Amino acid sequence: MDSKLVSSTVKVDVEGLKKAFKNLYGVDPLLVRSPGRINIIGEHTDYNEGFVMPAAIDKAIYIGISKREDDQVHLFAKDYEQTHTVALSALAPSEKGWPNYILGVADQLQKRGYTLGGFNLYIDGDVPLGAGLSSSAAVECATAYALDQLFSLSVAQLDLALIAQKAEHVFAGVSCGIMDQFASVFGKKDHAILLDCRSMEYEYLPLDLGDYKLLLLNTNVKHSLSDSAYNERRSQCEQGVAWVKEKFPEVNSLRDVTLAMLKECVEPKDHNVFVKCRFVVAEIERLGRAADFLKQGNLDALGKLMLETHDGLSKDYEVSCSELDFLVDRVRDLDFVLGARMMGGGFGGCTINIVKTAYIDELIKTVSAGYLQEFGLKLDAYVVETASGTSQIIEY
Ligand code: GAF
Repeated sequence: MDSKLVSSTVKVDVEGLKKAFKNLYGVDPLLVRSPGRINIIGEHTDYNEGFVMPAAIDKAIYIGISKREDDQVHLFAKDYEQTHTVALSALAPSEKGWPNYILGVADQLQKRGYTLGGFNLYIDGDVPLGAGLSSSAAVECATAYALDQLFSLSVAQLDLALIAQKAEHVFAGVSCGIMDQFASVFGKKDHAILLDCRSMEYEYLPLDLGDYKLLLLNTNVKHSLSDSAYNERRSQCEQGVAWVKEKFPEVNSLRDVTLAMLKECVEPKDHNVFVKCRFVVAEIERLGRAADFLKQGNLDALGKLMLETHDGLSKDYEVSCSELDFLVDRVRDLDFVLGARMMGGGFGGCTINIVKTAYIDELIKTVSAGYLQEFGLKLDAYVVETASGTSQIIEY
């Protein structure tokens, strides 16, 4: 890991964070940055032992942390202007929500036998919340790494991501896969990560977009069913695997499943489960082709696959929403847009678009006007660059 980052991607006022920390807690903090993520392609495949292709971005969570003499945990979140205090021996999910991504990590570390002491923590950042850019994973990974550094725990890099993921399961109640936390920890500037979520082997793929850039269009909606629907999709996939396994015992996940197996074992039992599993099997296969296209520099073909992914997520997997579909439909036939799709868990958040640089301003203007007219909502747009993963900040 690029663990002592002298970062050119630090965007938040770190000097301000340091001062605020000192005002609040009376000492200087150790500073950690952990990025949000995008995903080029491979959606809802991580918890099915498939592949994903995320990248860390230049929007990140920043944490200041210091030791305390007692066993108390004192937290402050800049975005919410809220504090939270709890004893290390009594960590439990809080109704406030935001502390859970921090406390869940401390809890997981303790459960794995790491010894922590009381700590002060201040959190700030510029990953838009609820935008599907994994601000929660960034908080978890920043916390895991900050505690690792503060208490000299020597946690392996992959374990940081796994601990962060488990924190999300237990303290936030979302049975997420490993993609977001892995991308936050392992991100590399100018690269996407091709991750095999079964073996956890990965490869950095150069992300050379030439005249194009990655543009995120934020719907500014997060429909409330997103967490429950996410967990439901995961169960539907597991149900599909269980039915296939009755006939093919060697199968352990949708990664091992073919369309023919689904037709034989799942379709007769439950058409809806069949359609959900069919999407995942197709998406895992599509990602293989997408990775080849990216390696060949064939962005045109990659972009077309992104549109296919969107249609599958929308029509078959049913995790899109009218706002996301609108944004993709508005750009899908433009010749300066290579690809577009909803990104992440779904039901809101951002679309990811590969857009010719010269046309980005015009596109934002037109689509924003249409979006406002259709939904009465403001559209936010971010041109994102890739960035390195979780790291300590020593200069900024
Ligand atoms: C969310 C989850 F956290 C990821 O693990 C992944 O499943 C994604 O949705 C869908 O691809 O971001």
